[in-house]
This record gives sequence, structure tokens and C-alpha cells, in this order.
Amino acid sequence: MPHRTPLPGTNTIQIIGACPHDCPDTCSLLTTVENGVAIKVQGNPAHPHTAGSLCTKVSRYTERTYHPDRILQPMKRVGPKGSGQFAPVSWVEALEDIASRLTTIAAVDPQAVQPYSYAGTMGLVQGESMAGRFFNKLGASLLERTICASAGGAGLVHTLGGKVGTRVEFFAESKLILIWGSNSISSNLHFWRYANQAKRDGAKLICIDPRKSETAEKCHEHIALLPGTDGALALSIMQQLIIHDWLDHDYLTNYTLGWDQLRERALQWPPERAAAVCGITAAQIESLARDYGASVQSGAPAAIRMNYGLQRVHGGGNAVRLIAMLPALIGAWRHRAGGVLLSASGAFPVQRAKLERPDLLAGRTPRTVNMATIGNDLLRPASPDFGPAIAALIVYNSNPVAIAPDSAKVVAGFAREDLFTVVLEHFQTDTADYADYILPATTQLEHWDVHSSYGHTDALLNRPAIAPVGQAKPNTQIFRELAAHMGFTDACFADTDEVLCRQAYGDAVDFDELLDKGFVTLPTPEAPFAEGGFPTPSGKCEFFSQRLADRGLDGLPDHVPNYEAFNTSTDYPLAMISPPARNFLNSSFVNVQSLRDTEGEPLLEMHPADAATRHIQNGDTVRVFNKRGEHCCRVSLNDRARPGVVHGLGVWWRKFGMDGTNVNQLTSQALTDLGNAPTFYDCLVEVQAA
Ligand SMILES: Nc1nc2c(c(=O)[nH]1)N[C@H]1C(S)=C(S)[C@@H](COP(=O)(O)OP(=O)(O)OC[C@H]3O[C@@H](n4cnc5c(=O)[nH]c(N)nc54)[C@H](O)[C@@H]3O)O[C@H]1N2
Ligand SMILES: Nc1nc2c(c(=O)[nH]1)N[C@H]1C(S)=C(S)[C@@H](COP(=O)(O)OP(=O)(O)OC[C@H]3O[C@@H](n4cnc5c(=O)[nH]c(N)nc54)[C@H](O)[C@@H]3O)O[C@H]1N2
Ligand SMILES: [Mo]
Repeated sequence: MPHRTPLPGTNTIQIIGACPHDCPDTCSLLTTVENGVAIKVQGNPAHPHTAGSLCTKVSRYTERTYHPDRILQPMKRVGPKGSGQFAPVSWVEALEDIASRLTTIAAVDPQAVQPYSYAGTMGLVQGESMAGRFFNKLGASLLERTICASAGGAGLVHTLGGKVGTRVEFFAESKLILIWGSNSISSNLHFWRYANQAKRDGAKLICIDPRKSETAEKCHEHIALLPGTDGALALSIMQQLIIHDWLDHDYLTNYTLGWDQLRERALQWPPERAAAVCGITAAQIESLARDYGASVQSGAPAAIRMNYGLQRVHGGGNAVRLIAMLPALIGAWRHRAGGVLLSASGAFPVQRAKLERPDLLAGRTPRTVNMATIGNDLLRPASPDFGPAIAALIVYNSNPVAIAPDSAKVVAGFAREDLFTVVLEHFQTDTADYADYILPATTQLEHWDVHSSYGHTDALLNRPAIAPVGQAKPNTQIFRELAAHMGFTDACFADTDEVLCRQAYGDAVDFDELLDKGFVTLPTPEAPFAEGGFPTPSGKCEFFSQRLADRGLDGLPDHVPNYEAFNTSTDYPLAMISPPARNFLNSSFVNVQSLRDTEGEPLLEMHPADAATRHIQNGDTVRVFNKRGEHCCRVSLNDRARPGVVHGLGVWWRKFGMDGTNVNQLTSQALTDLGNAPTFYDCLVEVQAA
């Protein structure tokens, strides 16, 4: 069988899996196992998007799996809360005690139990399947999973109708690619392969990003706008397309809704106005619009690769709406290599209700807590408005103490003596330090799963390559056993992981093909909106959204300035963004020595001119601070930063920081215009030599 290939004359087999990480690429993995030990993880050459290559991080997967610091048995807190002191206990002892604590809390109000999870694994099974069933049966609070993508997601849904777009492979045929708010080389490497192919075939690549990233360096042009000003830029591109009549009138008439209103609004954004907001020149905007509009005359396809980097600001939802509209103005959707891609995840027929079983709520409607405001919510007392104070927190697939905004509040919440916290983890993360119990979870090499992707349209299967390391158990198994200890006897708690894998797509994906090849390409149209057919209520690309208007919001998109806009504070004059460090995946891999060695230490990138006025030298230790807190790190003076903007590359574990903090000490809990998402990159700071 191809998925389990013995290599001739050896004790070695190769198993096909899937990369579990929160990344658009969702690679197909090939793990080589010798005598039961995984010795190598490679990209699967048979999977077209992976094309046999992996990023540096995941090619070090065995180093992470067999890491000497892995949690290999259940651990119970023995020191003061947050001290990180634990002693091993048996599974039975841990599960009995946890079940008894949860039962006591739930007897008063099950909503006092709060799950907290995100995409530590993107697996549909090790994510919210058995866990969802467990919390639904209990009647626990729900979690609004907003930490990453919900502003942009809402922007897409209210414009194109769903998380759908240009197929990634067709970017290879584009003649103009705008890489907008994405450091593709670092965070979407397998898209970069297609963009590079287009570049070799004569395409022009333009990067729109405050930071001169690895990707910006490799593009023909780089437009270093101020954070959170993308909406203004998009409106001004529209203004130029209109006044020069670089428009596809036929497309606008037949396949869009609200063009007259949008036209009026865009005409208010001449390049001079937008340039002042964006901190760039009017000539840059005119040139960008000319390149984009040229596609109308030449017929050469123009495509936009947005990524979530641009929507972590107050106006993130509106900015994504505006950018997602651009292809309709020039009729770029007519080509399979034209249009826009932010997320492809809407293409996947995931059977969430089958996996999570909301019917187990049995008519109860628990409150919903937003993961972006966990700092505030852990500190909220009981009230008629909120309901019970959070009394128990079950964390899996996430490291909130490191990754959630406004760390001072988050840490104060986790440090509450009366909060009972259980963390399912591979490692003793910053979050695990605050646990009452740490339960050892398996890694991707040790369990079954099924995956979707947000960067391509292939479904993937992950087979376990090795037996669980130590006493680790899959998340599913931990929740299965916890359910048994709670006395939950519904038949669905007995479903095995292989059964759950089959349930994830039901009949919509051929499971035998998945078992056989490890991936299945979904049948999606080559040029999805060549002739309209948007999955919106109107069937058109919705410039005007009645659904937003019905919620009392502006049905038409606009530039929404940052809460903490550049030039609005003399105390905190610098805008800080905190995009991913290349060798980490959010806060995962920070503890893998070889990768941490490459990243060095937490760094603040700063423009030499901003440093000069503050008497800061390259390599100095600096205090980065604002009204929420202070974070000390080393400064790197280089031309990656534009004047006025600093970059705190993330997301380090706090305990590796020189003062035990990371950049989220500075970020705020304010939410975006659409989607209730955090605003990590909407953050003013001041910097001093420490
Ligand atoms: N190596 C690596 N890969 C990753 C991740 C990682 O941590 N490391 N994270 C993964 C995750 S969780 C996600 S969500 C995805 C996408 O993750 P994203 O967070 O979108 O990451 P990037 O693609 O690096 O895009 C961020 C880029 O947006 C830029 N940016 C910041 N603010 C603005 C702005 O206001 N406007 C514009 N135009 N640009 C801005 C940043 O400078 C940066 O270069 O990547 C995934 N891939
Ligand atoms: N300042 C700043 N903050 C950010 C961002 C930023 O750009 N700047 N990016 C934001 C974004 S885009 C995102 S998506 C979030 C990400 O935040 P998280 O979703 O919390 O992601 P990670 O930090 O990678 O932590 C995931 C944890 O899950 C664990 N894990 C992995 N697989 C499994 C498993 O199978 N079982 C169990 N039990 N655990 C597992 C890993 O060991 C890891 O500790 O961070 C956000 N925070
Ligand atoms: Mo993310």
C-alpha cells in the first residue's frame, strides 16, 4: 500500500501524514520510521502543492516529537499557582480529580466551565470533535474562536459570500501579483513557489507591507504603508481605476451590487489624500493603480494574495472587504489566474455538526466568550450580564498566556487562586505553567486526523507513524476518558478516531482515496466567478452589503482608522506590529533549540532614524512600553523597519524573554470592526534604551 511503504531490505517504513500547523500550506508529510522510531519527516513529492519540500520548522519535526522536555505523563501542580512546579500522577488519579472538580462546578452552573482552544493542530478530529461533544454534553460556555482570522473571514463573507477565491496553483500563470499583508516566504512558502514561477515567466510582483520582509525584498516593488491603512489605499486605487476608466463595465453591471454607491465613496479618495493617511507618496498609488488597471486593456491576469497580517487592526474587516472588491472592478475574475485569495477554507464540506454534536446541548444555549478578550473575561465577576465567573478553564491546542493580547490581564486571570485550570499539551508552555493539571497530548506523528486547508483545496489524512510517546494520549482520547469519568454514556463518546476521521467529510470526500493517497483534491471550479455566481444572498459581489446594513453597520466599506493611529499620540509615537518570526509558528517551536538558535532572541526591529533621535544603538537593550505595559528586548536597527513603525517579531514564550514578557504585554484587547477579532497590529508604543 502506498501509504505504508517498506523500504527494500530494511526495517524502515514511510507513512503519509499531514502537517497539522496553522499555516495555509497544509503539506502532505512523509515520515520515515525505523524500528518504531520516526527518523525523518519530509514533504510528500506526490502531493502537488507540497512538491516534496517542507519549511525548516516542520522538517525538524522529529526534534520536536522526541524533545527531552516533552510532557510524557499527567502532571499535578505542587507549588504556588504559576510557579511551574508539578509532580507526576497517574492518568486515573488525574482524570478522577478533574471530573470531580468539573462536576462540582457544573452542578451550580456548567457555564462556569470554559474551553479555550485554537489551531495548535488544525486537525478536524484532534480539534473540536470529541472536545466539542464533551463541552456540549456538559453545557459549558462556548468559545468564539477569533484570535486569528475572523475579521478577514467576515470581510470575505460579506463581499464574496464565503472564504473562497483564486486557486493557489493558478497564481503561477498570473502576470501581476499583489502580495498584500503577507510575508509569503516565511508563512506561506508553497504559495511563494507559484509566485516565483510567475515571476520567472515575466510577472510583476508587488508587496504591500509596512515591513520590508523577506518577501518584500524579492518582489519588484515594495509599498511600505503604515499599519492599518490598507482600506485607504484600496479606495484610492479604485479612484484611479474610475478616473482613468480602467474598469470592466460589463462585469460591474452584471455581477456586482452597489457600484454607484461605491463609486461615490471611492471618488473621495484621490491619491494625495490616501498618501497622507498611508504614509507613502501619491506617485506610488498612481503607479500601483496603473499596473493593476493595465490588466483591463491587456487581458493579462492580475491576482491578489492577501494574508491575515493586514486584518489585525480596528478596520481589518473593512480593509479586507475593499481589497476583495478590486478584482470585480477590472474583471480579473474572468481569468483563472486572476482574482483574490485570502482563504480557501470555505471549499471544504466539513460536517461540523456530526463531529461536535451541538444536539448534545439539548436545548441549552450557553453564553459565548470571545478568546480575544480572555484577559478581561477571566477577571470578570459573576453578573446578570456575564453569568457566572469563569471557575474552570480547559486549554488545548493553544498557548493563550503567550499569544492572547494584553498579557498583564491574561496573566492576572490565569493566576487566580480560585481558577481550576487543565492544560492538554506537548510542553510546559507559559500557559501550562499556570495549570492545576497538565495532561500529555500526542503529536501529529502519533495520532489519526483529517485536514482541510485555508491555502489550497486538497483534503488530507494523517495516519499515525509511531506509537504515542510516553503516556501521551490524543486529545480525543483524553476527552473520551474524561467523559467516562463524568458519567457521560452517549454512544458518540465511544466513536474511535478512525470513525471520527470518516465523519469529518461524510460522503463528500472519498475516504478510501484518502486512506490510499493521503490527499484528495476537491472538485472546485477553475475560475469560480468568471460569470458571477458569488455565494452571497444577491449572487453578486456585494460592494453594498444589506446584511451589514441590517445590523446597523455601514453597508458600504470605508477606511476605518486604527484605534491607535500613527501621529495621534505624543506619549507613544511609534506604531508596533508583531508579525511571525520565520522559524516559529506562532508560539510553537520556540522551545526547539535549533530553531531558537536561528532566531536568536526576542528582537525589536527599528529604523535607524527613529533610533538616532532616541540615542539608541544597534544591539542595545530597549524598553518598549505603552499604557498597558512594558517589554524589554534587544533592538535591531535595519532597513526592514520604515520610520515610525517598529516590529516585535513573535511570538516568543514569555519565559524566554529577558524580563519574562513578550510583545503581547503591549497589545490591546480592542476588537476589529467586523468579526470580533483582536487588533494585535493596532498598537502604539514608545521605545527607550534600557
Ligand atoms: N513561519 C511562520 N508561518 C506562519 C505563521 C508563523 O507564525 N510563522 N503563522 C501562521 C498563521 S497563524 C497565519 S494566520 C498565517 C498568516 O499569518 P500572518 O500573520 O498573516 O503572517 P504573514 O503572512 O507573515 O503576514 C504578516 C505580514 O503582514 C504585515 N502587516 C502587518 N500589519 C500590516 C498592515 O496593516 N497592512 C499590511 N498590508 N501588512 C501588514 C507584516 O509586516 C507581515 O509581513 O501564517 C501562518 N504561517
Ligand atoms: N502579538 C501577536 N500575537 C499573536 C499573533 C501575532 O501575529 N502577533 N498571531 C495570532 C495568530 S494569527 C494566531 S493563529 C494565534 C495562535 O495562537 P495558538 O493557536 O495558541 O498557537 P500556538 O502559539 O502555536 O500554540 C499552540 C499550542 O498547541 C499545542 N498543540 C499542538 N498540537 C497539539 C495537540 O495535538 N494537542 C494538544 N493538546 N496541544 C497541541 C502546541 O504545543 C502549542 O503550545 O496567535 C495570535 N497571537
Ligand atoms: Mo493565525
